[in-house]
Amino acid sequence: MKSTGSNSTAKAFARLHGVAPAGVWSAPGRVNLIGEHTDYNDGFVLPFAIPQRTWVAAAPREDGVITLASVVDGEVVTAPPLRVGSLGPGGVQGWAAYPAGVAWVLRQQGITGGADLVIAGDVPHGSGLSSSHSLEVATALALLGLAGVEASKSDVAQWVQQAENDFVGAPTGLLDQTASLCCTEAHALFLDVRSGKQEQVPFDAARYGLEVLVIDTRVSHSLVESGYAERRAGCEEAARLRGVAAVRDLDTEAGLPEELQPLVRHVITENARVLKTVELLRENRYAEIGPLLSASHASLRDDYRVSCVELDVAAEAAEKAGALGARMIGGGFGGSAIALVPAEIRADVERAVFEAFAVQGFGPPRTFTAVPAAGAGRDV
Ligand code: GAF
Repeated sequence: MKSTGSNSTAKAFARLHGVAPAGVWSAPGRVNLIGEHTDYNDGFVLPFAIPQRTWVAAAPREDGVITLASVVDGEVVTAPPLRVGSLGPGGVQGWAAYPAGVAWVLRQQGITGGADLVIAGDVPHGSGLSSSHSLEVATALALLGLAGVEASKSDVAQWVQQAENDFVGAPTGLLDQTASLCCTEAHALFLDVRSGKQEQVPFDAARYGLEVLVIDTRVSHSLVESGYAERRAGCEEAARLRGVAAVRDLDTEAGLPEELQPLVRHVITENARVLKTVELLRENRYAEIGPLLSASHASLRDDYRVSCVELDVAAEAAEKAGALGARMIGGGFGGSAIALVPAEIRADVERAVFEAFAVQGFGPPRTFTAVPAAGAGRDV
């Protein structure tokens, strides 16, 4: 699948290295319709891929070194060359840590070849739209492709998780990379993280006069520094105390230490909301998912406590202006919210959100309508 993004990344590669790349691979960001902080609890998620992607143009090198260059606003930014064999967790900082982590994990799988990688993309960074996972997935596919190794999507997802958890230091689950790898155009991906079972659920909001409006608060979030690890540890502790494999196995928070109860309540209710949403989508009852989105937000705000004032203002303003439901998405502590909006009042909802931000003294958010796009793959 050729695109402007893959062509311009290939051109940037040719300018920098004087030859054409051996190939260009790309991977999308995602919106998670519902099912937040359920993935590492063995639960259910329902993401779809967005059209914004990360492209990696790549060619093999003989010397085992990996070079990284990133095209940002037309300017090329390079990172110090990586000798992957001598790298360790935490050894690379900033954006280069993501491709470095992937190369480090793949080396443990026997993929040791060097490569020149040129990266470009349009997934907004730090916006809860999975820019880092799209970079990791595209890098993994590029390095595997150069090595001529065919791997299953579930293996690639696990390797990317290992890169995030063990190299970058973010204890994330499987949601984002699985979405990036497995989502398909015009569908949301219903994933049971425990079993790995997937269902492509047709998702065409426009057909029912609706839009999924993404509201990027522009409050940048970091899964390394935020309270993400603490929430995850709380859930693991609850499962341990109750003698089950994961919070997925619990049907009540009763009896747990007081501070763990809201965490468990969120996961139990959120899993139920995912199942209900899938049921409604299968029956084309799109408008009825609105209240589930809003309930998800309330649960993430009040029980899981991963929202922030900008996300709350975005969700509230959208609802007041007529959105059928709205919620924060992703890890939280910043990033984006989504609102399910009747197409004819989209502009009103957008205006209301911008006004609410201005009244609060926040900088303007960034908004766009998200339509389910294709998953990761080789472009050229
Ligand atoms: C982040 C993580 F990377 C995911 O694994 C998931 O836990 C999500 O936060 C919350 O649902 O995006």
